Amino acid sequence: MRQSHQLPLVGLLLFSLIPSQLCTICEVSLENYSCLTVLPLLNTMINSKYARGIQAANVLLSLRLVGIQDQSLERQVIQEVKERLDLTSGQLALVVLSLGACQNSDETITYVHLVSQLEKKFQEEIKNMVTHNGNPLTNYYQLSLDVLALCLFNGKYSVTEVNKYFTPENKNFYFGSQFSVDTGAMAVLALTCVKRSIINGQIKASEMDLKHINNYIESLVKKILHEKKENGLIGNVFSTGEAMQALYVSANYYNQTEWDCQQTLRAVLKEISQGSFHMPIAAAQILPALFGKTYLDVNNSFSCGSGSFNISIHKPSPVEPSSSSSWISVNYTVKINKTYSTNVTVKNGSVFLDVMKRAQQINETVFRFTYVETSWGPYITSVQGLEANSNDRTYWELLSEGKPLSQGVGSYVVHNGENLEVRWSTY
Ligand code: CBY
Repeated sequence: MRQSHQLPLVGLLLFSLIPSQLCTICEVSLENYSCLTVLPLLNTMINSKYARGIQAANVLLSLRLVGIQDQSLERQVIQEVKERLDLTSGQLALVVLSLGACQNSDETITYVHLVSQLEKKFQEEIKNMVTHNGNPLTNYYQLSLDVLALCLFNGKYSVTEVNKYFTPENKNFYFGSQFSVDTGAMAVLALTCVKRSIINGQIKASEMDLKHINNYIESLVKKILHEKKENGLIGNVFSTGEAMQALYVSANYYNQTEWDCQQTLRAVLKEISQGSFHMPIAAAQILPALFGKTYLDVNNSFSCGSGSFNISIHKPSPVEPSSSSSWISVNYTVKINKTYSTNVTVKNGSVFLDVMKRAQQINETVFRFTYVETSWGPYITSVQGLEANSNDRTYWELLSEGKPLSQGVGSYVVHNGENLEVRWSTY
């Protein structure tokens, strides 16, 4: 059990850290209030009880990038990688990134072994693409994480393969016709690492390879900037942090006038104050950018001390569903070719998943469903027995009033009179 309530220490840490780091990014001084805005993020992340499972790797990586050490989280990641034999390539890549550079842990895990395991998993992704019409086992966000981790930690990968598969027009950068900013951003980080390795002679490649990689980065950066919204967010609130990282490392691929970093930062800080990053994974993915850090800094900015600076903050109070226990009613539809609808009554403050559970009670045959837990909460895998499959790029899409949601079933809070839908879709 973790001891807590060391707030004075945290205060000390933040005030020594934030004014010098957070407040000078984007080369501007931010008002002090914005420094304090970051506190809830750390709170969410540091309390490991809320960062269960493999997502701890993402949290650990992010904390390390901003110079915070948490040994119990480190132990948790080590434990996780030892116990779980079913890690996806991207999950393993995150483990490598988060444990890498600091091999000061007292535990015995052979780091080299992790990297060679990742090499294998990356090859399995490629193999699946060859046999399944260009579709990887997971997705290009994870393939980018793989390349990034292999590149940073001297794993084996082929530049020719990277060149072949990471063309910006590849369908895997898109969900339907929508460019995935998260995916593009992670690919820019990976390709930038590869580019640097070629330039400094760490990996051999032809002039042509380098030229291609430069072109890919340029084109992906354009696509990312194209997704910039009026308020400064890039893609949506959850992709903005990684988009910022991509734009930090690729500053010579776009014009200064094309991105107002301060505006994006202000939009993010506003979202933080509104509680948008209450999930540990969401907090972890935005934090580095706020400190001007990127995943490419993994090697050179990690603090690898003895861990004397072990911090923890008080437990966040769980988010209670809205105070009154009144009831609301929503419309729920399952759409395959036919549509199946029902009216469902749930408590005020309920999430999408509650609606699905209630509907399932009403009519098991039509509304039965399954889900798996992911770092972002529950992910719907099947409805009426019809299963999502990445080999066919099929999934169950969530919509409200006909528009896709930007939150999962576990976090989207439903409203009275709302029309909710799960739709059998391809991406
Ligand atoms: N992470 C991953 O492998 C996921 C990569 C990711 C690009 C991810 C977003 C970005 C991130 N930062 O992690 C991603 N989603 C992918 C690849 C996918 C596809 C997953 C299938 C596959 N082959 O890997 C797919 C099917 C296109 C997809 N996401 C679906 C959905 C919907 C889930 C519905 C369901 N069945 O439960 C949903 C809800 C969109 C919808 N309207 O249907 C969805 N994703 C959302 C909203 C999100 C965001 C989550 C935000 C939140 N607060 O919950 C997301 C951050 C994320 C997770 N997806 Co996808 C994107 C965003 O909005 N910025 C690596 C691994 C190691 O952890």
